[in-house]
Amino acid sequence: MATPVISPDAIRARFSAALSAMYRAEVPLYADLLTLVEAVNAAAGEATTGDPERHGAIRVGTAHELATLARAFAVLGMEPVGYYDLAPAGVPVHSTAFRPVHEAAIAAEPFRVFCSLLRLELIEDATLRAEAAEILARRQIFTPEALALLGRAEAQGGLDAAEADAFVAALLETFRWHADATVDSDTYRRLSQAHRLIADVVAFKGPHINHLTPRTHDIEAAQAAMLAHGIDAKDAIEGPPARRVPILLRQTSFKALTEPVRFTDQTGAQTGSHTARFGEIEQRGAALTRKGRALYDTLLAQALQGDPALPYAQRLAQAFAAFPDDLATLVDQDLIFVRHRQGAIEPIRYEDFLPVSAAGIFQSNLAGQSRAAYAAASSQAEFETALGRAVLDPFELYAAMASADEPSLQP
Ligand code: OOG
Ligand code: NI
Repeated sequence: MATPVISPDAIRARFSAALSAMYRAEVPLYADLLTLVEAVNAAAGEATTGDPERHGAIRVGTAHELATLARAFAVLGMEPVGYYDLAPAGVPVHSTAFRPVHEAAIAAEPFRVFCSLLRLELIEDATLRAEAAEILARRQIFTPEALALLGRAEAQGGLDAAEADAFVAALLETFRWHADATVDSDTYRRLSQAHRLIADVVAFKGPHINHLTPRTHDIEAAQAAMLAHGIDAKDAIEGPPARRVPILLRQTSFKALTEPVRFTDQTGAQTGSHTARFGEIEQRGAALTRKGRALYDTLLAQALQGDPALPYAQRLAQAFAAFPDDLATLVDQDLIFVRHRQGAIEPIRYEDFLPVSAAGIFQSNLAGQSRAAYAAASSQAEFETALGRAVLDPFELYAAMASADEPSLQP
């Protein structure tokens, strides 16, 4: 190649900015949310304008869609990390997070995408299951340009500046909203009855981005600001309670909007509706070791199963009283990952997601229609077969960051 390649980090930054611009235009309430979070962050003395760290989420329907996305995200320097099984929470998908994995790449642009694959085998009605598979087999979620540039990136080992811009623009089409459904209203109704998320994945031309997520260091203030602005926010913040030393990930969102769509049997001014798209806010804290994570899971289960007469926030605070909340003890007890920098200890930020929290975020799409756990076994092996590769183990990535040599840069 004659012209120099653009770094995957730079392509990811361009893609993240383009996706944000598209989503702000598509979902004005998301633009309002960004403004509100910027104000909350500014009040806390930090400027995020121009640098709002984000994640997004999409849901795909077939192994081929997932594998092709994995190839596309690789061009953006993002690899699949972790396996999330949502079936126990009554959501018929399993998921991974595509994200940068090296410290410098994360520092350059931490944008991540939570990506779910529909588990068609969880559609109980065999006729509907076959119909859904057939509908999905007919669609192509990538443009010819995106596929051609993906092939070129793989053959050349990267893209030059003009190719990178063209690839970002072409890939963006996969994430765009399509108000025209690919099915008639009766098929949509039957898919929705099986599960609203099945209809969301199957009935449209592509896996529209369903939310983006700016970050804050004060999620309590951000949640209060949403409510003060009359935004229909989730009742509770997902994840651990507020702490002196933040751990893992706390999240809240506004509930998904009901938007007009058109089914194939509708003509003229007739429209139907679909509920899928929302906005979220995240606050990240320290990555936990396996030992720390086991403690987190135990305490969270205690809070969830605690006395239902008590408010959830109170149960959560009570359960987490058993989780040390000062840096020295967290390090002594080997509960968090830290890096040593210039003689000081600094927690390593958690870059991943949490299955119980993710299930809570999915609920924002379901308008109160939650269902019981699917009995299906977790199937990471099947997910990896669909993906075309193994997912990376997040604990190993954090351990590698913790043991990396201290950079020898002088201050
Ligand atoms: C993904 C929900 C999970 C998160 O932040 O935990 C998620 C979805 O609704 O598709 O994004
Ligand atoms: Ni999210």
